Amino acid sequence: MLVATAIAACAAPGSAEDGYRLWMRYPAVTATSEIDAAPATPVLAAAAAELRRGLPAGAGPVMLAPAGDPRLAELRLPTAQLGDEGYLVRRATVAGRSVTLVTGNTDRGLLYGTFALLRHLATGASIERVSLSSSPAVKLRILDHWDNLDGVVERGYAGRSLWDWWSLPELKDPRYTDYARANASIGINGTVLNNVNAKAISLTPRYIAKAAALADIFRPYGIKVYLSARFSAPIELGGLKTADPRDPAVAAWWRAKSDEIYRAIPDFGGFLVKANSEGQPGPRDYGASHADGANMLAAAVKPHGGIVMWRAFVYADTDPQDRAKQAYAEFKPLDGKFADNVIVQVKNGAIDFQPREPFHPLFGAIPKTPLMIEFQITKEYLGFASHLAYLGPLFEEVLDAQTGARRGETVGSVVSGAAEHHGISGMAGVANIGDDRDWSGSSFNQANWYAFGRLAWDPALSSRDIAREWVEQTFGSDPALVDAIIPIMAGSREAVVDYTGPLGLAHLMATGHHYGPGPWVSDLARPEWNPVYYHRGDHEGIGFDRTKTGSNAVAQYAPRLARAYSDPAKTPLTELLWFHHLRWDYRLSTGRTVWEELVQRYDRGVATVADMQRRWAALEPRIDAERWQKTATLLAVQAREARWWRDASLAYWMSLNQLPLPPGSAPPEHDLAWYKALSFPDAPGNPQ
Ligand code: BDP
Repeated sequence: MLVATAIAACAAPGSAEDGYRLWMRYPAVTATSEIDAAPATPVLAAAAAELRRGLPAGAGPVMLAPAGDPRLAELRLPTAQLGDEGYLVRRATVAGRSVTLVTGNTDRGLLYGTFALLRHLATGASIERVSLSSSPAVKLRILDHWDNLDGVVERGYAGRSLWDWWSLPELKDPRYTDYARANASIGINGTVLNNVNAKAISLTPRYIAKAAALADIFRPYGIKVYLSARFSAPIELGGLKTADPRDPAVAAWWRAKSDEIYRAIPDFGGFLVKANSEGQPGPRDYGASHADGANMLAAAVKPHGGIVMWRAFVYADTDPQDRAKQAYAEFKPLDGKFADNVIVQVKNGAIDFQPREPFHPLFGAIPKTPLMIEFQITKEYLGFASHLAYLGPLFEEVLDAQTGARRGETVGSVVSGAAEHHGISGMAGVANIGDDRDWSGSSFNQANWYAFGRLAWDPALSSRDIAREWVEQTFGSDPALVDAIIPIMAGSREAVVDYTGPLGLAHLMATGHHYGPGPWVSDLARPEWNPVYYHRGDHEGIGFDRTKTGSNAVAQYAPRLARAYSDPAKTPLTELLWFHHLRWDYRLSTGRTVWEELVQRYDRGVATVADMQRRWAALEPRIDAERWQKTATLLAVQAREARWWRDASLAYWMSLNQLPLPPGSAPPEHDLAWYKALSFPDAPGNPQ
């Protein structure tokens, strides 16, 4: 089917520079192009439509053809290794015509190839010598939406939920399609629609119909829908007396529920479960294990090809062990006990999405169990939507970390399944998406969504290269402009680490909303909810001793790493106080004492933000007014709040150690009482 399409001036929707178009800022004017699309499936139709939207003038004929198309036979293309989502894009002569060919073994491969071609062109590359080929290293590339059914997004800072549950399934906001397009453009192929702190009501027929409507919209973009499941739903919805996974009536209830879901959503992905964590029900309530719970649910979805993503984010106030050790202690003995359609979802670090944490010790430790990593794209602990913090380097740092368990094994290779050859692999990101016009609350937050998707496709990509291609697509491919923006992003995450928790300090934020500093907080019901539990600061020193003399959490790492982490001289400075309690006057490799180094880093964080502000200010003439102004305003907020974090933290540390500030370091603007008195009951994203 040859569709010769004359594409006239076609401004993309929402052509105001309000960020709606994300990184898909196709040329406003495209000229006549020829798109040769093979017999349509909904996925191929979506790919062809995208080409019509985005192919720039003069691109010449583009052919979308599956690898099995007889016209391609004589080209003998290396398509076998592309798997079922990979693509190949290159110039070719097909049936006597010179075309840009997009091919793959499935229509999803062609869809991803289409987006790769558009990315290639939008990043300033020429079509003449285009030669692209890639297939994803990770199978499940998933966004987790912590969206409540009433529209409030837990830890969401970009407005309300995109899903208008009330008006679904009838009203299908065109924005749902744009959401799917954006995700497909970066290879995301799954979405968990509702909060891990789940309500049973999301499994009722009414809500299943709503989820099915979204699944219908997302399907042509290769995206499957998943639901967070509340473990006690058989009691709440089914009227059973128990949710014990070993009870046959409970298993039967979940089987029937799964059958019902699959009748409405034949390609339903499966369940995500937060069990026995922060008050959520789970198998431990009945003395059963996490494996018992996960396997029972897995059996219910198995006949339909579904999976269960079972979270390892568990800790209990009844467990006196270091919180950082609890997930490992719970899951290590379960290695090899999970069904083959269960994947255990592990946060990148052992505590909770802090600006920096050492990688979670479960990576590399339970090789018989597929593990999917969970990152937080939304910036609960990194300044909400207001601070500019490019998370690519955080994701990359974790994925590149050597587990020490096997030669050359990295967290990324565990996640991709390459290390252990698991049939299932995955990466999940807690979404930073809401109904704000720019989706993520700021232009630069969009980069975190983008970087997550690109790294889920290929965990070996460099965060700097991803930043470059994102900037090129988002702000334009003029190299001078790109070179000016990248440094603003590159150091931004480290700046947040510096002004909130340098040298491996973590979990020092204010209560509940987690915005701003609260290192002094010590009065919360559960010990491990208090920042003082984590920093252990006093008159003499600071830091959490996780060596043999302390909690011995180091022993959960492979011996080589455990040895290094046991010695403050061999522990990276970035993780020093995570593993060690040291005297304030302990001298570091930098020649400074712990106290001097801490102050130096707080100051560095504040200075970096000032530098980011200066760099951005200089770009005013070269960026559209709307996006420039919003970023400039947010950077001013960030500069003020970086100072707030630094000042409040230093005022508190000085109240403990009674030490003077090193020469040249400015005193906090206010006294400690002033910082302690600040309160933000109205901060967004709080759990309800
Ligand atoms: C923490 C959040 C909380 C989440 C929890 C989780 O503060 O809102 O419910 O993680 O991941 O980071 O379950």
